[in-house]
Amino acid sequence: MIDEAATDFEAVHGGRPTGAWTAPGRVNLIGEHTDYNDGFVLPIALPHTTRVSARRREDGRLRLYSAQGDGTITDLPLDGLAPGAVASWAGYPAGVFWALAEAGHPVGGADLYIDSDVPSGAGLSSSAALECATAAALNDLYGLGLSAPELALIAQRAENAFVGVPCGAMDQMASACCTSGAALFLDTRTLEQRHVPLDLEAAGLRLLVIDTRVKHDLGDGAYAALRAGCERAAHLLGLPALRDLAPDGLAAALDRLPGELRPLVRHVVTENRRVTETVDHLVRGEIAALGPVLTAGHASLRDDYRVSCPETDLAVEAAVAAGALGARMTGGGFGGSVIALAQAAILAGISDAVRAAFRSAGFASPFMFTAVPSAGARRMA
Ligand code: GAF
Repeated sequence: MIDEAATDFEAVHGGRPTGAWTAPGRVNLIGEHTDYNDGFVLPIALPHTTRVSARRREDGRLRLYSAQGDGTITDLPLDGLAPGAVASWAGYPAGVFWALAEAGHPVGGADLYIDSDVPSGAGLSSSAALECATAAALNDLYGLGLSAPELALIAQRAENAFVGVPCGAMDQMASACCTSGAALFLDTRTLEQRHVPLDLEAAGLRLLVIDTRVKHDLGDGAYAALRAGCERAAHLLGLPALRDLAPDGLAAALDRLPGELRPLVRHVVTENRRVTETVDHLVRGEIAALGPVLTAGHASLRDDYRVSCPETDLAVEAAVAAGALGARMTGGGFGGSVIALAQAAILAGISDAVRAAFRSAGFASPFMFTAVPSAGARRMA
């Protein structure tokens, strides 16, 4: 695959790349819409990755080619990069260059050949994978010496300030810092990380990812409105962030808030609790006990946070009815993907049941695969 990538690079840019870097997509096990509230998240990296073959340029130009693009090179002068100036997929790698330069890192031009098998628009962090693979490549090409969390924060800055999506740090931290065989427990306030072993195979379990094919777009304003609602609630409660509201203070706090903010706050507080509960189960080796926690998380996202949609709700219902231990939407919502935890022996039956339910409802056929906790961004060659 590495030779193939070098050959593809050569066909587009001429000459050999200096190296090849890779970064994965992710699914979040639990901890949704908590990262911009200084809370907890628990993602795993997917085996699906974005690969970047790259070489420095000394003329201050950025030449980007995507195997999933329209067959043309996007050629950008680095000194002309500005927030909002680069549309489409090219905004993610261009944003990483911009964020590095803005932070004072001595980064120059580059040729990039990008290839990816992370489903896009599926809530599986294809944009974070592209950002983190680019950041890893530039880090090495320009000898910046940044750590994985530092690269993740550069990637998040690119997405927030250059692309214009006010996301939290989860997706970039997952893509940059996850390790194979473990979930990443991340405190998004302190950025303290803990790699919690998760051996689904040994437990006879599988994690089914169901991409509903309802495209989600975090840039359309709904995500920003939710974030603003949470920040307003924290302000009204006199707290730095909703993370600072303890579960035993929830009922009293809700009484002090306007009705429209109460469900948001309830979700964030209970969701943080579900993350720590999940970590406790994993540490005790009780993987099957995650099931009801996942399903409760989905109910909270559906009824309180209101970011599910008929397709994600149906995927959860059908999977659980067919015997899954638990299921929930994963990622930002408004479409995207669902995860279902199930005994390996009944996985095929669950997939069939979800497909049949979608067919009866007149929904497009979902795309399904099983996920194992995989490695974060790294140099491949
Ligand atoms: C998206 C965002 F990019 C993340 O930062 C996070 O807020 C997530 O939605 C919801 O948990 O993936």
